[in-house]
Amino acid sequence: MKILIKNGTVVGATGAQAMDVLVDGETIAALVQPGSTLIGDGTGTGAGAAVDKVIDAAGKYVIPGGIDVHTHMELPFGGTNASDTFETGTRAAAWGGVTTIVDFAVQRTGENVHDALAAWHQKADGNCAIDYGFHQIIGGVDDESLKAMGYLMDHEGVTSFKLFMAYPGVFYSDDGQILRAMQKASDTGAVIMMHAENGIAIDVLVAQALARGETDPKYHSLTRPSILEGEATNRAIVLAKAAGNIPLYVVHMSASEALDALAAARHQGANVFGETCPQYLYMTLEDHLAKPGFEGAKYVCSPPIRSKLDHRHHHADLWRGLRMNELAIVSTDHCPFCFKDQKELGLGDFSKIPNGIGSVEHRMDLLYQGVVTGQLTLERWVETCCTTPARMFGMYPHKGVIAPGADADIVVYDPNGKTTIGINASHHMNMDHSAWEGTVIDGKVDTVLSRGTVVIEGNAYVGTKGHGRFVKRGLCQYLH
Ligand code: DUC
Ligand code: ZN
Ligand code: ZN
Repeated sequence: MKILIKNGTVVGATGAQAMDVLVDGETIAALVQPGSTLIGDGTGTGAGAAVDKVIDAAGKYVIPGGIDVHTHMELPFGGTNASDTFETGTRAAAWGGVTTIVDFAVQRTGENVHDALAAWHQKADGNCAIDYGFHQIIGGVDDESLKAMGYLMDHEGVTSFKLFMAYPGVFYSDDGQILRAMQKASDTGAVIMMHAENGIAIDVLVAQALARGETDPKYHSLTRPSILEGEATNRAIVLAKAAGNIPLYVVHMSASEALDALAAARHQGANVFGETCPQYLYMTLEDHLAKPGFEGAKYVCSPPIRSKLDHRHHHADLWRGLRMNELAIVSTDHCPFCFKDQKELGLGDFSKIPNGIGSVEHRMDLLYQGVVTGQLTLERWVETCCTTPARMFGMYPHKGVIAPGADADIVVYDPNGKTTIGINASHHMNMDHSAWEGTVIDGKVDTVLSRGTVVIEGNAYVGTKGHGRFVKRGLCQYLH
């Protein structure tokens, strides 16, 4: 099938230009000047006129499909499972202009890494609407899991490994374990992804708060102060240096103190990279987590939503960090739980609220709103949401770019459209609420192609379960 996307403005990480895009089968065949006779107009004239379908993108942006490198479909957490399956979650992602996710396979202490990865393949295989890859969580660093890291790098297309400085007794690694995993990464070129919060200190603060009868959702944030994210981020950076300047990717950064540590290390030439998520750019403790009653449970995630009264302005610092390439990527940490029966597990005890917010459907829109408000340029929007994720995690140049030979993962985005986020509006995630309820975006996903197949068109999902393929990933392209 040949598709011509014409009259649009192609936006990439380095610029925007009026171009027509010819898709042939699963890949992009050519970019040409608008109306070029090289392709023809798709109506029967011109050298390559025999296209099967024409998409008119007049007045719209044509961008690479969004890549969300941080999702948790069906994650077992806090005594329950994240409520999106790979089927529902990838369909919602497609609605939101995302054409690739990278989800986290989970290995816990005592479990076999290969079995853990196989279990994740089983969840995803045949169910996805869009392409997907896996990172591997190593929850138990030992001789066997370290050996498995090498095998996954060489044979499975899994080239990044997440460790946790938080969640003692669940996913936690101590400094010695972290150093050993980083030394393994130094041998293989793997990226170490770090959940950087000081979980040992946090557990003490949580126990003390509960003993004082402080049980509401807002205490989730108050017992995970931003300085403990800053401390852990700095410690992770030091350990990465001690292991030989290995590539360290700090996930879901929420705090100015953590950003300070990252920016300083980057300035010194360290291979450290940072990611933030929409909730840390928009939400506050006062306006969201501290809502009356148990409503705040919707916004419980870790790291937590920060206070707007802190002496540091976390939102402003994170937006600046994105502009200045201190932060490289915006992902979602999509980890959805329903309010009923799932978030409610923490009624009367905030520490039992399953951690997570569902956003996979809304990241492209929420960050486009940052373009509208002047926080990011159009190009930086594409870079942080599409191109850098592909380069950071070994998927470039197949993904993350509109160029001949790349996968035809393409979004036509309408800057004159409007998206109202809400459970009865644009909401396709398997959740009974939206943490983004009532948010209005000055822009709209119009058409989405996944490897040359139209999956969203005319306000409808027209894709199929099982179209999405597993992406075997290569090495990070930002090492020096
Ligand atoms: N943070 C969350 O909010 N949910 C799942 C895991 C995590 O680190
Ligand atoms: Zn995490
Ligand atoms: Zn996560």
